[in-house]
Amino acid sequence: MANYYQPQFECASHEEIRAIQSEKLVKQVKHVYENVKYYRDLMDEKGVTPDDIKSIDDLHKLPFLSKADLRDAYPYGLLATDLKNCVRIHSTSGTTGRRVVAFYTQNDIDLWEDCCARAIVAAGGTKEDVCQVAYGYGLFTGGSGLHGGSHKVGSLTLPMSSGNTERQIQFMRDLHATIICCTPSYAAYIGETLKEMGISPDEIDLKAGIFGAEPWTEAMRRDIEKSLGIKAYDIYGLTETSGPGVAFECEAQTGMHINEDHFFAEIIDPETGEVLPEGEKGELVFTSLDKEAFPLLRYRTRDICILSREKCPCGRTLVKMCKPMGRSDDMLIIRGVNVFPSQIETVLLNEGYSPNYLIEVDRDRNTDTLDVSVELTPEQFSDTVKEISAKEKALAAAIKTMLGINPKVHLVAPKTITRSEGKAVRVIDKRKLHD
Ligand code: DLL
Repeated sequence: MANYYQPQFECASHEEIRAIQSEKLVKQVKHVYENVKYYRDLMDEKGVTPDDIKSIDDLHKLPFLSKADLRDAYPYGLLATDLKNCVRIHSTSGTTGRRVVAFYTQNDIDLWEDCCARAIVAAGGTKEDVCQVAYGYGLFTGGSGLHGGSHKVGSLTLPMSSGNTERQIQFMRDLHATIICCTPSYAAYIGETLKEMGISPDEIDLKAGIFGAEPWTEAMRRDIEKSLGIKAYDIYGLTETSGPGVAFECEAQTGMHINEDHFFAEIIDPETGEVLPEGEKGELVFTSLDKEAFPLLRYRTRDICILSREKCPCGRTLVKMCKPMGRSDDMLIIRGVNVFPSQIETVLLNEGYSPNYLIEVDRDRNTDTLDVSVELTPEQFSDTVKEISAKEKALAAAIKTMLGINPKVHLVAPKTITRSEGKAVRVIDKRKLHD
């Protein structure tokens, strides 16, 4: 029997949700128009006023907001309330270009933590549980978000942050953690470390994991579930919309329910901006319906996704999003072919390799090259040189079947590829360095 944190919203009828969304949107557009010059200018340019927005059906009249707008408006340009009403900031890692700084009022934090609490309850969490939060704390939203959610549920919260894996395992065992929250790549690393320490999944009390912040495949889910002896749930979110908890998985594990009483989702054609009908693949766009400090209207996430309103056996009526199929800006174009790193990961795991790999793209005399280094497990490593070279050829052929292009595969010794405690870096595109 499914448990819900806020059944009045999670299981509301579509009409009830639409009514909530319409009421919130009308208020939100006024709030933003009156308080954010940047947004007022965008709306004026498009010839839209708050009076044109009478219900959620009018959303399409509003302009989009992109990451470039956020950079332009850095740091205060999109702040919609007095700074004195704000109690916290979070920020993106800012590996490319300027960081995004998101502001929160206390009410924003409360609603965000409710969203994370919904995710924890959907993963089976109750006040009886011990929830180990191994996402990074600090500017990153993962640690604080799940931490706040765990408090709301009333679980005993272990604020571990990421890293120090042996200590994670010690606390996990000594304090009988039942739920772990971290990135999927860190979960895989914890599973690997447990194995090395000779601890079997039966010797720990974990029953569920809540993993997100980076793409991960179904093959990786099976791997983690086996190595930790748990059920692994996906969670999605981004700093710009508050953090984790925009969408979360239930026990059906067939996509993530979007907390659409707070975040309205659209799918658009990334080229034309046209809104696509349900079931079509495109770029995910979010409108935060009730955030006070940093409300984004029609924010283009660049995540590629499909929405579905198929009935879910868990009883929740919230629309579902599939696992993001890579970001539009993650996609590599190699010899003219569109390649998502997740496609390569699927092949590796299906062929029995570890999720420790590195994709390197370069250009050699005007031709793109693709090198995939994959770590062998200690058992695989004992193979002879001849066997390893045969395996490299077989794996290269399997990747070619998936992508249509020929990679160079390097099977490398165990522990030679850097492990990730947060978001894994799995692609190095050296072409950008030369250009
Ligand atoms: O990653 C927030 C988060 C923390 C989500 C903890 C889940 C758990 P950012 O650092 O701003 O925020 O990165 C957001 O990460 O646009 C997606 O491309 C990607 N992403 C987040 N969750 C998932 C997921 C946090 N479950 C960006 N699957 C997003 C795939 C994800 N990609």
